[in-house]
Amino acid sequence: MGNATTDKLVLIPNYDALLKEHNQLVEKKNEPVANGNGVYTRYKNPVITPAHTPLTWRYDLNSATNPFGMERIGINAAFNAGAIKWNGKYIMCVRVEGVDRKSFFAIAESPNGVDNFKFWDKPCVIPQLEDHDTNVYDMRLTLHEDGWIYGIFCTERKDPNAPAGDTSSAVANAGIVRTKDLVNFERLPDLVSNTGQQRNVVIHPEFVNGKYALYTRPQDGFIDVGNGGGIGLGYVDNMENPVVKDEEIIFGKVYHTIYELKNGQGPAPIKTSKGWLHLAHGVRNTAAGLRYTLYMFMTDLNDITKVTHTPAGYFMAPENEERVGDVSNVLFTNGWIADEDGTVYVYYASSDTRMHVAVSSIDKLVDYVINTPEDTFTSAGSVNTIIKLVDSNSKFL
Ligand code: M1P
Repeated sequence: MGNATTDKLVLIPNYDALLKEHNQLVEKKNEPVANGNGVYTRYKNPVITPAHTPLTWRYDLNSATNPFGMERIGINAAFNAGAIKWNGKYIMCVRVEGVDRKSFFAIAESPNGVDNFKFWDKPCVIPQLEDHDTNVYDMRLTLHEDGWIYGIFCTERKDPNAPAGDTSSAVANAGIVRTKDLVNFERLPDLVSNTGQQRNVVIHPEFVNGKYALYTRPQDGFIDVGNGGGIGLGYVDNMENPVVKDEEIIFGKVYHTIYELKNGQGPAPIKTSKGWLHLAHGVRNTAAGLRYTLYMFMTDLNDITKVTHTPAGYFMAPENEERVGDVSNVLFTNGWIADEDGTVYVYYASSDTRMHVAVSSIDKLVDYVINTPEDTFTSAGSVNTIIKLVDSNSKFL
């Protein structure tokens, strides 16, 4: 027998209003934005924002313990999502960041890939290793031909060698989980590589000569890639003992390009008849700080170390409200879905704050990657490229 107060469960007074507002946001129909560049079509509304997270994560719904109906646990951002089509649903594994600065993963699913993304009831529980993660983020989901769904993410821990008083130096490495249901995650050991810290590590969906192939991004420090960097590729015999061997840079940073400072593989590449389509991010310096844009390239079907096509410049860059957020002037991607009919859903985050979608197709992206002129690395070269196009076009006008 309890007393009268605990027996009578009463919802917070503002619950109906909160739920109505939440449902309106989550169920809002999304629409394509007209007049794109023909390569892809952006959609108008962000597909995931902090306000998409369930009310049950944020509010104590009991009026006895929350008489003012206040939010108890704030969510700061929802971004950098891995993506996969699974059981007919468009799934994102979202990096959700609380107001406490900690990121965690949560699955959201949509019936159509462009709106109605609803979070599952609870965030993902990622088993801990002996050396606990301080922060985890940016999971890439890959359905591997071995039958597992792999999730490779960045695990960040305080730098044990940081001098006393240095409370920001950290060490980044690749954490690895695998799952069959996106609910129960088996934690595998963190990646072992000989090239310093790691972020932006992604597993290739097929075996290569019987081995797992991993895209890496070695870096000297937590923020700076240092003298090395670039998108690497290495091989692992057994994911239960993930020691990466023969790591080589397949796409390095290049002076005076959109990836002059650093770059990183986005999601796992998509296999096409012409080669593997890659989506990546590149970072350049500006007077206003770092600028992150997305770019594409293609690798050879039979030799994934060989880059066959590199369109010049960026594929997507921040536009309008995408430019502003916690870390402004950033587009970042770690998820895309190629549908059975060839439609490609590119999920990208803007300014480390919210998620968006742009839609294209395999045919269009292959055409973009193969037929966009490559970088000449000089202004005179760029002019020459334009003049060639003008001359060729003059035959039609
Ligand atoms: O803040 C922009 C991005 O910075 C990092 O990416 P990179 O390792 O390439 O610099 C990551 O922390 C990423 O999460 C973040 O979006």
